[in-house]
Amino acid sequence: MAMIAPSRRVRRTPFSDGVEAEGVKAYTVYNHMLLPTAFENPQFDCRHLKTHVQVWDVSCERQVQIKGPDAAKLIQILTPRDISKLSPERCFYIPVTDQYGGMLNDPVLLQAGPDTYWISIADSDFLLWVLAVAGCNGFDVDVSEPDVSPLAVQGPKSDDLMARVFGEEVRALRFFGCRRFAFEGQNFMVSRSGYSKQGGFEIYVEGSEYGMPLWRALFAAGEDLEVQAGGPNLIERIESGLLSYGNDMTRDNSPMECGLGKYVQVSQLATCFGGRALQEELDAGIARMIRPIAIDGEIPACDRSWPIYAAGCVVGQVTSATWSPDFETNVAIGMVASSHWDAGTVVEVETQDGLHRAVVQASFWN
Ligand code: THG
Repeated sequence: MAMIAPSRRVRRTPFSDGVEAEGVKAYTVYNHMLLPTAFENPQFDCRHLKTHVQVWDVSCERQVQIKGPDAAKLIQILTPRDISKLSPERCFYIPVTDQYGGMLNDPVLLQAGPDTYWISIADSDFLLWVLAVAGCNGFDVDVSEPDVSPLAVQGPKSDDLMARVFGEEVRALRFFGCRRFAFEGQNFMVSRSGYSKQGGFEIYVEGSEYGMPLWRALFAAGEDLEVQAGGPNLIERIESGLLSYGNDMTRDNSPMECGLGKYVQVSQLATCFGGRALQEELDAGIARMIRPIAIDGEIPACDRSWPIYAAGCVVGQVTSATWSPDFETNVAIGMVASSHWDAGTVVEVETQDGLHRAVVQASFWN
């Protein structure tokens, strides 16, 4: 593939200088911003992530800040998940649906201060939706994209590296717990979260000028832990079943279809966007759902959806796929019709290079 043409429209991040110094090999664009995806190659990066600790420039997880007396009320109509237990100590993974129940985003929600919330978004122009909903309802809120850039520390040695930079108390954070921790006189929100299942943290760096100092501090403290730069890894995230908005789900899918039914609370359906449609779908039965799929043979890059066939009929589509060295199969994520979603069902997947035998799996590989 050719290079990405540099321009102001494809935004750099506070860590881009560090990313380039570490020899980034591939970028994607996410929320109109550079997202590094490879440093050596996906297989090497995956093994390193599972063994040591990596620092990821995930600035592209932009924050949509909602601030004001009506902020909580606004957020609760955006999602079918009950967020009444949200607190400054706990973040929430929330599906966000349009008025038809279609997925608009699958962000992480945090409370950053009194009447101040951050929606840490996946790849869709989410601020526009929030702005419109706030405007049309006359809510008393300010909607903005603050100068906040998440930096992720991921991998089995994350606790050790983080403790050296932020102090031992960081180890006490529980999964999806969050708290502010001091760095060079600043108090950054830190959560135990991130887009891998290897364990780790995300630091919400407030103020671009602190980006490179923190980047350098983490690399200096982690030398003997073999810290390296990394990024969301295709192999690891498919093995782990982490969904990618725009790939594995779009506005065409409901949260239930995405396997996010546990974040759809019936108590919210009378008031949230898409609640009626979601209720109707629950009543009728869910017609298709995300499934792990193992694909035989040698497959090309999954840069388009691949139809899934059974007895000559389309019964779904594969939306992410790659070779897994650890599981010695092609691991994939697909949307499969209820008639064919049982574990062990044999299907055919049509890539741009031809047909492959594939088997629906009981669970993801991690
Ligand atoms: N962290 C933060 N912001 C983000 C992401 C992130 N924004 C973009 C993107 N990732 C949003 N999508 C996801 C997808 C999965 C998860 C988080 C954000 C995730 N899921 C866990 C799982 O599926 O096991 C846990 C979910 C839960 O049980 O609460 O972590 O990664 N800041």
